[in-house]
Amino acid sequence: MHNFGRTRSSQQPNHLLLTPDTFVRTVLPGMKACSAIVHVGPALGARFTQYTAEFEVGGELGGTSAQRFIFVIDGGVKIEVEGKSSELSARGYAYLPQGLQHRVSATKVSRVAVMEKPYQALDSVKPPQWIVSSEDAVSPHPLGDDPALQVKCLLPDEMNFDFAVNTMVYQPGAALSMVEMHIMEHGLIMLEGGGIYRLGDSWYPVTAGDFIWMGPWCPQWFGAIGKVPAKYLIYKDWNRHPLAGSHP
Ligand code: UGY
Ligand code: MN
Repeated sequence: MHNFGRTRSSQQPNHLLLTPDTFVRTVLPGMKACSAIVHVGPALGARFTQYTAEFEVGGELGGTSAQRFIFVIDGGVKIEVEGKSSELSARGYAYLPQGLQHRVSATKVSRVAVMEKPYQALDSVKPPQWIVSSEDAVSPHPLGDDPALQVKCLLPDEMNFDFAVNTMVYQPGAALSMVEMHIMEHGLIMLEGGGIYRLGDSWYPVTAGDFIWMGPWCPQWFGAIGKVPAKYLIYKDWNRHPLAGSHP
């Protein structure tokens, strides 16, 4: 089926919307029985990469030279680190520091959101340890004073982490209270529901399955529309000086 070349996907200088009809699969080095939909990376100006890994049973991720964060969208995976094995089911997640040997293999047909970022070390601060947990184990807090917009921070609020990954749940009709413009970039996967995302000077209808990248200072606002809550998983760089990495 073609749609006369139409799609909701849009690539702009400071943002990107990718809808599933435009996803292209590839295999990254070391992947076995697994493919990647690469959503964003340095080729577009991002300082991290995000992809969705689609696993067959027994499929495996390849290695990375960077830190890695994984979130199970559906299915189940096993993580082996330092001789220990942990099982993650839907909404399970893991943080794997740069340089840590690990193996991620699927116990079920699975879709997993993967973010990777070169670590920006801080003098006299120890890099983080690995983490395996589940979103179900994290307590939510309202954004600002709006109980209709709940945030869960999946990584500890500590200076040694140079990025954050959160989930945000909007009750139908809830919205960000302001248009945000900030130095941090975002990688976002819509997990449930939908609404309208303002990105730059455009307003886009978005729904579960869509991916969004927002570059630094991209004007952004979201309002949830529909009869079910809207939920997304959102990455941002965090905790580093604006000049870090920009001079020798
Ligand atoms: O954490 C954030 O910057 C978040 N409030 N941004 C967003 O949802 N677009
Ligand atoms: Mn933001």
